[in-house]
Amino acid sequence: MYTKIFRAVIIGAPGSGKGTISELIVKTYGLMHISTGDILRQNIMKNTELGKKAKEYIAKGQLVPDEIVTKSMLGRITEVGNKSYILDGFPRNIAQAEALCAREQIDAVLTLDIPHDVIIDRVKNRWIHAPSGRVYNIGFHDPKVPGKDDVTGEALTQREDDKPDVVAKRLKLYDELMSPVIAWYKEQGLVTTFMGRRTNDIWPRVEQFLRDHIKA
Ligand code: G5P
Ligand code: MG
Repeated sequence: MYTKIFRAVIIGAPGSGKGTISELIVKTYGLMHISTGDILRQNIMKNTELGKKAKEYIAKGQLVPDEIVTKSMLGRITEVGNKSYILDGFPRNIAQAEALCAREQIDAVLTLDIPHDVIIDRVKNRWIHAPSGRVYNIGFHDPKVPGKDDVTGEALTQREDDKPDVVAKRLKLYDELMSPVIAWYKEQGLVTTFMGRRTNDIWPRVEQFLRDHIKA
């Protein structure tokens, strides 16, 4: 167990495994997983005001406007209170990174560096349980019953933005917007990069890194 609050950010292209690695971090170290994409998709499902605003942007592979996302994410961080957390999908550009920096002191930034050809193959097979954010992949992490969530038994769905043309746009946008964010965090000495083609190879290195950095 640890007592110090540990605040981490996980950065990686669409389909690089941020959600998958974050789930493992939650199970192993008990950090809270705060995923912008999951929060937005849950709001779309519930047809909230936030969901209505976010829907069109997500379907097109564009970013939801900063002011909406930043307000919602900083609000969620406040709700989490004094607990260790991992941010997944936020910040997504320099403006968001600065807004986060003005509020929180981040301890570590983990970047996932996965070749684009691997990602394009993966997202075709991705299925999600939208209410919880649980992620599956046919042939890698299959649900116990085909098409059903392991925990609730509810139907799995595919993401609107996993259509090949939208994935291509999201990858391009990621490279454009996140290179400066990663450079900015590197200047602050916060970045550790994990490269590879398979989560099973990357996870032991992430686990070791966290074991060394989450101190009692
Ligand atoms: P999201 O939801 O943040 P992305 O694009 O950042 O979306 P995504 O697609 O959720 O990221 P991921 O979480 O990095 O990808 O990857 P994952 O789901 O864990 O893994 C991908 C698939 O590969 C899964 O099926 C998994 O099981 C499988 N997999 C993992 N490892 C392996 C492996 O080793 N082998 C194999 N075969 N499979 C594997 O954002 C969505 C949209 O929301 C908006 C934007 O519109 C964005 O496009 N948004 C924001 N807008 C403004 N500001 C922000 N901060 C925003 N955040 C989100
Ligand atoms: Mg994700």
